[in-house]
Amino acid sequence: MRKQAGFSVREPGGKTVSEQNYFHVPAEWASRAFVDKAGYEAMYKASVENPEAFWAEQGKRIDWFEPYTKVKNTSFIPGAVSIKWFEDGVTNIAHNCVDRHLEKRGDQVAIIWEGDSPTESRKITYRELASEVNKFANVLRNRDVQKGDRVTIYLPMIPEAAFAMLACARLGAVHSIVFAGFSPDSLAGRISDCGSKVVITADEGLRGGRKVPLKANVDAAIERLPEPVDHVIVVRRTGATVAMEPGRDVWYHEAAEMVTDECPAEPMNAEDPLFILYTSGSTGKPKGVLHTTGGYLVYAAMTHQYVFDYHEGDIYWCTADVGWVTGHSYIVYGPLANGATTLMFEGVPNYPSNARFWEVIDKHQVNIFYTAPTAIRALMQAGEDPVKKTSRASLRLLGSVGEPINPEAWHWYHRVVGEGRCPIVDTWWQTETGGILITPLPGATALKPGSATRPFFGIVPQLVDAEGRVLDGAAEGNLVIADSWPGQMRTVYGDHERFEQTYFSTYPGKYFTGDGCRRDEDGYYWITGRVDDVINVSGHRMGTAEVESALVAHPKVSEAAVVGFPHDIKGQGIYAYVTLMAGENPSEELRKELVAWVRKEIGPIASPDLIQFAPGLPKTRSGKIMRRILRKIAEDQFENLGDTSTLADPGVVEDLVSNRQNKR
Ligand code: 6R9
Repeated sequence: MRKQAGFSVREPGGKTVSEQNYFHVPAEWASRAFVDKAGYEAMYKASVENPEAFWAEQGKRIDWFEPYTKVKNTSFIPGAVSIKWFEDGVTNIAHNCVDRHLEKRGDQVAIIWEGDSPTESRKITYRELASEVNKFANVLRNRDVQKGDRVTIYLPMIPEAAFAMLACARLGAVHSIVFAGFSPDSLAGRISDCGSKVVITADEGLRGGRKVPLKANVDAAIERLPEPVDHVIVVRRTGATVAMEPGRDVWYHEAAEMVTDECPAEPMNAEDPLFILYTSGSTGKPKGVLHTTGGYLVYAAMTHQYVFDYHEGDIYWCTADVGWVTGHSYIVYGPLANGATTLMFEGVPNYPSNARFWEVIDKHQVNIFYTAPTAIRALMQAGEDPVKKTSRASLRLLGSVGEPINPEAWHWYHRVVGEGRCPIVDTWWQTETGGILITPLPGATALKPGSATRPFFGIVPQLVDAEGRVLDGAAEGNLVIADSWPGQMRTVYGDHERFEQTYFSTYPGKYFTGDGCRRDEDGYYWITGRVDDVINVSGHRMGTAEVESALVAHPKVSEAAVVGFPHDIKGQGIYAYVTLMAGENPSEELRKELVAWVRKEIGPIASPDLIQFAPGLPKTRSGKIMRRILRKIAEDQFENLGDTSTLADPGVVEDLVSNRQNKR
């Protein structure tokens, strides 16, 4: 793939786009890929003109114990939002991700595990995976885990995380994975919200050579619960000595010795829940996003095949953590449903050195590599040498997810990592969408750096203005999706009203994504970022309200307002304005104390980058904080503060501007 003559880098906000800005599909890709340009156009048209027929056919990509006769039964109408796909079909996800591959590919590697240290790795065949999943399922079954029960998983990136997920799926239990970087408080909130009676964890996690006290965190979380959990299953990872509560806690390796590796797969209705995953919204505590069985798997498998153009024998690596949705859909469920070899990485991009990603690619001969812009930007700062000293000859395709990729990072990824020969699939999607919605297909779509390009099959994106009017042609507005797709979340766990309120009330009859977006004259979509009070820090979603409530929980803080600001590596950083209680004085020490406090309350990913002590916050006369102004100040856009006439006390703003914190 070559850069076209006359090419110029343009930011996503740029207006004119011409043919010269494309990276055209290389000829060998157009011929080898599952879908070429003409194929995309035809299949897309069919998918939106007759979704019933399209998905009836696609549903067959997984095995069903009882075939479905109904395909789509969905309504986005407020008050009656209901989403059902393949609703009378019966299947099991572990059967589809494991058992059905045994005959043809029992000895093929299913999971390549690469440890935190480059000296540790492990390969697990589909046959071994079957045995491990069944054993794990029996350990759970012996602890009375049954269909419909919720199980919280708080594990590092070790193979047991995948075994545990699939074991739950095998029994019909609903897993709720909590990212192992979350604090005991955050973990406790997530255990109690879904009423898990069983928690799966490890003695310690290991990341970048540092140990994370996972079991101790679980103990601390359980202390905060109104009702204790029945069982804690502890996987041995580092061999550390940890406290074990008799009767409640059990070592996984000991429990696994007592069980066989045979366990029947529970017949599951297509609409039975598969997992809950908590994610941040603009208000309140994190929501339990609920995904179900049939539609989710069909969609995860299909997108994995087409977006990554996954062919038999390819080695595929997604660097996400299973604590996020990307790990669910594109490390575990999508790839394994397709009988792929999926790489699972325990470590971090810069340990032991900045060459780690590229060394792992060479070590395991990775063909498809899927990571996040924040990692690319961080590695870009380390220069080209760590990349260039590796071969990366096995690489064929690169992917990006989690936040908008700035054209500078895109070009570096393309030119340096991919040696100019690998297309980049910039995939836009969300925890709520279950799988990728807007993306290039490598054999079909000419690329524009910074654009997620075109909708996947069955996806009907629209741009709307503030009044909900649908905008045609080249336009900028809020991104909504007009009709359902099989991977869509079904509800907020335990709170269907919140589901309707959050996603279907702003633009009645449409799914509101919370993202702003521009469509250019070629029909390409450019995601511009969140339009709500959600910030995206290193690709992780953070509700500003969550950080604010952690701050105000500190005894010396009276009020806090949190906004995002542009950050070179993280994409967005966390900027906190803090008003102290009367009699408290700002100090560097207190600043550090508050950062540590938020880390403890939520987890390191929520640490404020900058804290500004403010005697007052800009408020309207009705007492509403004017975040627009706070955002502008954090972005250094002082001239641009907009209308301040509704402020109760305009003097507050001058003080805020003159005390703006600088990047450290
Ligand atoms: C998969 C995932 C979702 C939010 C989403 C958007 C941002 C994700 C993106 C992207 C631009 C992309 N986002 N992918 N923005 N281009 N390719 O990340 O899910 O953690 O729920 O975050 O991330 O703002 O709304 P999740």
